[in-house]
Amino acid sequence: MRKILFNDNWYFLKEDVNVNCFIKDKYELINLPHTYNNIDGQDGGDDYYRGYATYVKEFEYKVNDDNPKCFIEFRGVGQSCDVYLNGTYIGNHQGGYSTFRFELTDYLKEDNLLVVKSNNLKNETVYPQMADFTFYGGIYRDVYLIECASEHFDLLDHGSNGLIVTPKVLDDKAEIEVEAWVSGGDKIELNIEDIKVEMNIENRYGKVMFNIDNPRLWDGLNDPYLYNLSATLLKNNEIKDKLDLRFGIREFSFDPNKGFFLNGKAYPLRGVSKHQDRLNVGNAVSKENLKEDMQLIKEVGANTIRLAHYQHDQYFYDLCDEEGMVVWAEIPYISRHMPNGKENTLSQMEELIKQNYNHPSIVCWGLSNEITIGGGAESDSLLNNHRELNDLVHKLDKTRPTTMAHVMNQDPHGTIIGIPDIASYNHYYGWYVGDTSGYARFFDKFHQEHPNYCIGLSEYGADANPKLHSNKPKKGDYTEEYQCKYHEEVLEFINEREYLWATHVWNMFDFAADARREGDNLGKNQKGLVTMDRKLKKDSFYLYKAYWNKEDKFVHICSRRYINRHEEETEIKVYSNLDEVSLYVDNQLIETKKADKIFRFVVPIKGEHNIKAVSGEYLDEIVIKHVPEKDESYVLKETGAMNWFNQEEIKEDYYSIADTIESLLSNEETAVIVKEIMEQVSKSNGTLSDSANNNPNIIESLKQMELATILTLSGGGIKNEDIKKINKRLQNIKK
Ligand code: GCB
Repeated sequence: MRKILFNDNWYFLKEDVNVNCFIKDKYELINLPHTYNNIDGQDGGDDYYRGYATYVKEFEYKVNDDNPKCFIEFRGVGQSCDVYLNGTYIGNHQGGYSTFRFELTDYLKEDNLLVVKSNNLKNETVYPQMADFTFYGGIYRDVYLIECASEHFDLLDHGSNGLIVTPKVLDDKAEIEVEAWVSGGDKIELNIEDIKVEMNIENRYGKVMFNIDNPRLWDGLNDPYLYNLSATLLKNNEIKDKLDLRFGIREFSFDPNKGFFLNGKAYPLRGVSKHQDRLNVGNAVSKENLKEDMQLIKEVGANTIRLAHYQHDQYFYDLCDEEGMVVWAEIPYISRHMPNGKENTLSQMEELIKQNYNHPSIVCWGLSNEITIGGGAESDSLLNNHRELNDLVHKLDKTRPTTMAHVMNQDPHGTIIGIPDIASYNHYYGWYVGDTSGYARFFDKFHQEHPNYCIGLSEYGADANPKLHSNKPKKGDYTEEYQCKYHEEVLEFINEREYLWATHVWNMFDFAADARREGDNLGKNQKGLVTMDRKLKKDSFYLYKAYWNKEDKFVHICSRRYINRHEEETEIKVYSNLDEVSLYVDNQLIETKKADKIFRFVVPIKGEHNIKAVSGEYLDEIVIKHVPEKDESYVLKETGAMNWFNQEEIKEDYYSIADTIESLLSNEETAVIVKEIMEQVSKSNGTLSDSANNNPNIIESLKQMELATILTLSGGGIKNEDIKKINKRLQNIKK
């Protein structure tokens, strides 16, 4: 089999065209990977182009006698696509994140015209349609041309490569089962290190079992050892095809009280989630970009990654195998159940599993994310969809459990909770709802009420724009300081709960969500520990590094971008994974402190000061300045309700937008106002609007949220003047 990278010299036009009419002058010459939403999908307004685009490639082809069959492989096209060769329709693919292939053999000529129409249109049968991220369009991952013999490892089963390896650890040996699906041939020879095994083929299928004695285990970050397997397909002893792949031997389990175990030892999964996009690049990222992402995740010291909210590039799962990251993999069945989308959830799941089965890093398959956000947890259609997905996963993979990420207001005793093998919740106490004490209350209760059920925290986080600062950080102020405070508190909760089978920070990197309008940054979710261009590590990055990275010693002074300070005394906070830190102001030792990860010093400030934190050979320094007035450039502008109410005077004994929906609904007068607003929200175009449109229960299901948060998430659909008016009305009603 010969794989030829097919990325260069494509013609691109952001239009739908007649496939028989290629007017080259209208097109732009580009190389893949490519997306047409790298700019408009990240600049706010929820107005990025969702439509057709056409990609055309001219190429010459000569039949190769040894490899007369020809296929095309796409590693990801957003979100749906149709493929034509020389005017003939070849096929269609629904779903923007997985590999798919078509056979081209019968339609090839010497000079060829390949036309790929991608579209990211609204479509009630393809996920995702409603979610907090941009649905980029385009051929945004690699394309390959594959030439092979008539007898080859199967290429047309959901993008799989026709061979799966299932290792099982048994005392001092591992039992390895290999299964192969081929288009022809009678025998496969397998070579794994110095082991040689033969497999017979019958009806295009073969299966063999053998042992590896004293196997070297794939042991997470400790030793991510991978075995190389080379498989040769023969017919009458003549070589027809060859496939190389890697696999890992490991054993893992989940315990409701003690969390995750890898190779028999407790291995608490503590890590981050990630999306695949970048600033100005969208999702058309390079391998170098992905490598850099992995380096940053390693530096922060995570041992697990939730690859949200869809299937990621094969290359990234490969990196996870190599680096020893434990992975949660999932499909984009998210936010809103679509009764006509079931087939698509099943096909995306089948692709996810068949394409990724051999990655030792993956330990669970996620069925859905916050799918009951607009209610509907007990609807037959939603429950049946989940049951079918769950059964499909169990049929395709007997070694990994299913899980799902529940939305915060999902009833812990609802029917859906019992469907996946292990449970997980997304919770934003201290950001969207209440304060961080909510974590202990919710999870300890869940754990107590479900003593035999594993529970994890699949998302938690708070937005921070690194331009914004405060010496008195508050929820909703988008400062780097509040993000730190939030994560310090949540980490305390997590570190005391070994029963949590995994925890994933939302998110490792800021990412695009074109509907967002908050935190003085349009079109972005800023919950990342690192900015979207990967250039700036926010202070909270170093908090996690202090807790998780035991090797790379460092000291980091927080609030280094908070230079102009108006307070007389200021807190200097240092994050470090060393035991002792000394603080110097203008080269004079102020104090040496022992602490656990977080070192706090109080320093009087007058003019400009050089601040140094030192521990042995490790040092960090910043400059701060005393200013007479508060520097307003550090304070959030008026770009959303959550921001706004923090700055306003609110009469506490009267209702306001700072109250929860639940409390506003409990008063007759304010309930009328809330219902009016929710109707408006449902007509606007923000994060919540789709679910509000499609489910009147949204008011009920979001009752723990403050009204201000909901107005913020309406994505600008409700104007600031109106928010002020609403608040004024509420402030006339006494509690
Ligand atoms: C969630 C979603 C995620 C959002 C996140 C947020 O619960 O699963 O897709 O980005 O909240 O930041 O609001």
